[in-house]
Amino acid sequence: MILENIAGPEDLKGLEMDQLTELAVEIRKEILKTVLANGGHLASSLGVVELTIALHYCFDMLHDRLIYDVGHQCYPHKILTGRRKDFHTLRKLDGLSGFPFPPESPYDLFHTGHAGTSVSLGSGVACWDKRNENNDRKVVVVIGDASLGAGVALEAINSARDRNRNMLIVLNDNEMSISRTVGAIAQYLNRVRMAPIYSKTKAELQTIISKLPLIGEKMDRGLSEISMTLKNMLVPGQIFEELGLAYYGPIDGHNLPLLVDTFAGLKKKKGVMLIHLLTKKGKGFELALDDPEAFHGVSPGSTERLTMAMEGAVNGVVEKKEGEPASKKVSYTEIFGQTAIELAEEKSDVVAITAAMPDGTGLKEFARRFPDRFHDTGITEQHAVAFAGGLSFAGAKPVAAIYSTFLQRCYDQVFQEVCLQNADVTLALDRGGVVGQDGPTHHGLYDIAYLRTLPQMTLLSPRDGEEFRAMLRFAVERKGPVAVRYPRAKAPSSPLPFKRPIEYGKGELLRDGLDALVVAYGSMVYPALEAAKRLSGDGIDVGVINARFAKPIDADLILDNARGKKAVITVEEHALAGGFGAAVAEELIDRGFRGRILRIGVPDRFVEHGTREELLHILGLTPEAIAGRILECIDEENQSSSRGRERAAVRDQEVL
Ligand SMILES: Cc1ncc(C[n+]2csc(CCOP(=O)(O)OP(=O)(O)O)c2C)c(N)n1
Repeated sequence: MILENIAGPEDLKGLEMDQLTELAVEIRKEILKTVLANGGHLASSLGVVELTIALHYCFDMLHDRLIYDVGHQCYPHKILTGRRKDFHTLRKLDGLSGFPFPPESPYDLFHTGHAGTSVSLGSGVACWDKRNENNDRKVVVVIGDASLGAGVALEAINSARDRNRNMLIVLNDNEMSISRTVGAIAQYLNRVRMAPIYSKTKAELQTIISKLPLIGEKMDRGLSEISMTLKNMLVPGQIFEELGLAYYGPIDGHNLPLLVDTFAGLKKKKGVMLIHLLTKKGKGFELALDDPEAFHGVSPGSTERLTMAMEGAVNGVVEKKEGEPASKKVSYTEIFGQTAIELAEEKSDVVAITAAMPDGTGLKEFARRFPDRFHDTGITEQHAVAFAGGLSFAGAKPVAAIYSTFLQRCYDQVFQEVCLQNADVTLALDRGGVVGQDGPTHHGLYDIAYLRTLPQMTLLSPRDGEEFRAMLRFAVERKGPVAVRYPRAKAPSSPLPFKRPIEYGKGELLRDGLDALVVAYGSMVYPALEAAKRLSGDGIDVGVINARFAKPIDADLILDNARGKKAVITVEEHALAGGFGAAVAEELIDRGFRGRILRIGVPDRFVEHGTREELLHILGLTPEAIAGRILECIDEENQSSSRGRERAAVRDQEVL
């Protein structure tokens, strides 16, 4: 096995081309074995094997710099940069991250997971390298065709032009985002693709080169041939050239000899350039090639399902997203998709929007049923939200389904185009809370904090599927912006009946208790109830409120039920800083509350990757841990009130 002898990219340098080709096969096997077992981003990584080998072969990425956009396609890079032995731990708790992660390796420059930022990062690095006269360093940025359409990537390209900046943008064009790439840039790239592909073998390339007059280096001439041919024949509009980038390609991104020759040539050139590679997402694995969308991300345990599928025992491999055995439980994402359809059937003004996540947000069936009222805007969250503002102005009821973590980048559109206009926009915030194995870039732990400061905004989160349905209906029917956050989880299977219907700003008392009052939000309501049940076994009587709203806070309900209790305890699957507990505390303090408040939630640090259950356990967000914290709090209060009584008795003695 060639891979066994590759401790780092320097070991590639002495390999012959046929060995590099064999290495590509071995890397794919390694990726398949691990990712089908552990879960992860499969098809994208399979598609970049050759380009990754060629980049590490041609450059010294400890001197030069390599930046992957998003970073989900970095598995071949991890394998080649000394992490093969640990690769079996991919995405597991304490194992390798599924994204570039600097603490793991000097070859990973940035910890990323959100799309479109690589060109900006690369430009920044190249800009300072130039100033520090490190201009022999090449900053290499690998970006997919879908991420190239993200606003931030286009902003970066708009200002990348600088002859002295030394940056190579590798456009990995596989015609796919997670689903098919959408938008005008994708269409433009398609037109380029339609032109005869420059996929000459090295021999053919050399024939062309040998026919050219002798000017400068051979390879430079080869590259300028590619460039000229395309400029003159193939590239309508020369978009990239017009924007100031030297454009090369398109070339076959799986042709290793061609890639090696091309990168070797480009290495010698200065300035900002773009090489356009045509690749196949899922390359080397028939099932993924046939259905790259299904194999973009696979769930843990897919090896067994694959075997079963091949034996005809189950239909498909990746139909169960979170690696759970078949169960009657339905995910919040599925409930969202079903409810959106129900609402659209009833109300002709309901429109659904996704930013490149039709499958992830559960909107695929909606898209099929209501093609005129469905919009996939591509990886353009800011545009998606501002677009929703426009739709609302014109009379529609847009529902924008965006993961909590990705909504972070459109704070300003939520502020100006939605809240300031009091637009009737529903934000369906999927993955609110810890998401599991994607880790820190994908946990949705800050949305309450960043949304609750905005006037006109209403924030809700459901305790279960029934409540979620009712909240979505409430959101669509309400005048003004509403954000409903829900976790990446199955909804609890046997929901409690509502104690009261959903009403603006009103919570729901689920359980009375004499000793303390717990106020829980969304996904933490059932764990809090379960904690209260455990404590009642120890003779401790805890009341539980389902807050339903993080904005506005139902302070009346909380204060009415807090009277005479030792503490008010808030529980949330969100950062404590600025979160639900902070909102409750602010409200209670403003209303003159003098009692003890304990906030249980996520501390002020980034949360690692692992399964959702493991992470909730680590964060102390399980019924057992919540019960423990409540008990501690009551004990502390008991001790401090008995100390208070002792001090009062001493004072009384002194007075006497
Ligand atoms: C801001 C943001 N929105 C959405 C996503 C989810 N996402 C992850 S990968 C991906 C598709 C990326 O497609 P492309 O850039 O073409 O790379 P490929 O996977 O095809 O290599 C999307 C939409 C994300 N990571 N970041």
